Amino acid sequence: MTLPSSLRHVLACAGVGFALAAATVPALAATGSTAKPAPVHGLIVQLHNAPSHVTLARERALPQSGSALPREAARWQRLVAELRSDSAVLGELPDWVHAAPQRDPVGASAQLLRFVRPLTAEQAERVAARLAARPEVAWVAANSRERRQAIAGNAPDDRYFAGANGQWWLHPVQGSNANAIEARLRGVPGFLSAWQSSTTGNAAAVVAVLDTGITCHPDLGNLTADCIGGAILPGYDFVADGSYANDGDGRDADPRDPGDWVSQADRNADPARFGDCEVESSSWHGSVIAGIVAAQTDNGIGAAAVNWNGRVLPVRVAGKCGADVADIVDGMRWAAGLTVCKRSDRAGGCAEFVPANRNPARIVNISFGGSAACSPAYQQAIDELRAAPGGGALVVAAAGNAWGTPSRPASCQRVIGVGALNRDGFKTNYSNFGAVLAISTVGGDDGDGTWGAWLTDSGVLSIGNSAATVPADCTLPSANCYFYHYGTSFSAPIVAGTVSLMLSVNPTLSVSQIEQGLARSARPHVTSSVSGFGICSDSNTGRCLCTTSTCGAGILDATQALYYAADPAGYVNLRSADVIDTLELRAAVASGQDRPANSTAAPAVTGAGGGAMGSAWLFALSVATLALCGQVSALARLAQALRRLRTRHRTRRR
Ligand SMILES: [Ca+2]
Ligand SMILES: [Ca+2]
Ligand SMILES: [Ca+2]
Repeated sequence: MTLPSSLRHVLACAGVGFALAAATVPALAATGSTAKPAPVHGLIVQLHNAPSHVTLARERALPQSGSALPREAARWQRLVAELRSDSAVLGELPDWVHAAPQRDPVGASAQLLRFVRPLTAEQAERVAARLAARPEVAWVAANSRERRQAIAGNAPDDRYFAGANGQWWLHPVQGSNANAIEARLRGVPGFLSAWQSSTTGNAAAVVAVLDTGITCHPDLGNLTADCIGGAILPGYDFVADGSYANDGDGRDADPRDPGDWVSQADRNADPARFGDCEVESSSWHGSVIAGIVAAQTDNGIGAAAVNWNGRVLPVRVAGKCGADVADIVDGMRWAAGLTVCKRSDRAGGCAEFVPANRNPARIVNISFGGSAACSPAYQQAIDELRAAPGGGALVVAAAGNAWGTPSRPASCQRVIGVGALNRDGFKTNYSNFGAVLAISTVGGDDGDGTWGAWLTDSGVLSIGNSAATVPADCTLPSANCYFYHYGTSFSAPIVAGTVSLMLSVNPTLSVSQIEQGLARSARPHVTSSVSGFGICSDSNTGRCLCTTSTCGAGILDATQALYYAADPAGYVNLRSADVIDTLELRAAVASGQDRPANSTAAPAVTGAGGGAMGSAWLFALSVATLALCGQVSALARLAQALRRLRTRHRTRRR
């Protein structure tokens, strides 16, 4: 089967192995992973010259001559009729695929075709190829489910900023090769210095967190009936599919996280939807991310955060077993202040729009992703966000944890894709890497892989929730609501939070200035004189030395980023690269090349897995718990510095 090059391009952009025509070897069967390809919940179809949903709704409300409505209805009727009578589709697919699909608006002017049941990746690929071959179709993208970019493995703790096993990721850049690993922080962003030299942030620079929703937490200041208040703005719940939503309905104005646990009973009851999902406890992933960006800081309890006064817009896009691309795309658009459909009229029209977002965000964090190529559904939304009113919004996305090619949407164009570094500044064993990434910062070293024993650390300490299913009440003494976290999921919000600090310094920064600022202010990637410690490459995917072609422009530097924000035109970065040569590194390198954990089960990341990640992406870890209470550390000095800073602040305000 030969496809014209333009169509091949469209298919290559459409995810789920659509890059391969039916005659070639299916990508899905060629992966080394044993994970079953995830089902696809319909296809997102964009027609050429399609009017926006807003325009069509207006015309529906006020009928007039020259309306686009009849033309659009006829185009879709014809397209669906042709699909249902298509002999290739009829011949190869089960009967239920031929039932008329439900049509829902998605994005600005695309439609989500939902079939009676989820399609297998192969079925989706075949139907998409038939649709994409129609002249009126601009592109087709799979509505697959995207997964968290976290590595599970939380060790409980209840303590603050200071201490070698506290929030070291917020501590100043410091240490030399002569220091013990606990005192070496050459890979961290240096927030304490940024706060002291510039700003602790303000509330105007809203960060949208597209995730599992939000919980009430004393350290978010949102102990209210609806978990709104303090650091948390009124958000929205975009999870349209009630069977994944776990809150009993589709889209609604309550983005509280009801828990995203998946039980064996879920799998047994609905194998088509849950068959490829891991049985797991609730992740509270959205609350963790919100805590990294804007946990209330300097409030005497719990954890500190990047932006002391930051506000998070909770945009719930994920339920059980991940997030649909259609919900992510609509969540992104709403977050930036664009109009999104709430409820379909089941014939492709919008029966009701989501109320306008009163607090549009210029920073949109997404720590979910899939291994398929960036689809036009993502790219179009990303580009719309950049052009949104109010200066445009930037998407910050986690690179993913499969030690391979960055997952989407980090792999899309004009996104800030973020990789995860070790505290010394080199790539963690799990982080994805590639030329498409914009920047890297710490994500915690989980101790996996060949070198884990020498280089592990305590992870990114933030808020969380101890409950396995529905959220525990964090005001109860028995509830544990602080945890260590590992993964690129937690690197992305460190960057998103830094952008909110940049916008606190200078709210007029354009999206290109923010991008350039992050790149130009980044610290050069570390190098090493230890023989055998190689740069990251296709044959060296574990812990490795980053370059600008594998982990972005450099190591996130918060202090320098804020200097840039204050004076983009005059900014000059004079930093040179640190040269890493430590006892631990020498011992690790002597043991041979670092191999990622479960490397034999590593998913082939090009096109495999239908956009969702196999079990290897979310492998569980057990991490030693280190009680911080009563520990005396040199870093306790930092707590004092913080207190001094607070005093200065108050003085200045008075
Ligand atoms: Ca709901
Ligand atoms: Ca809800
Ligand atoms: Ca706090």
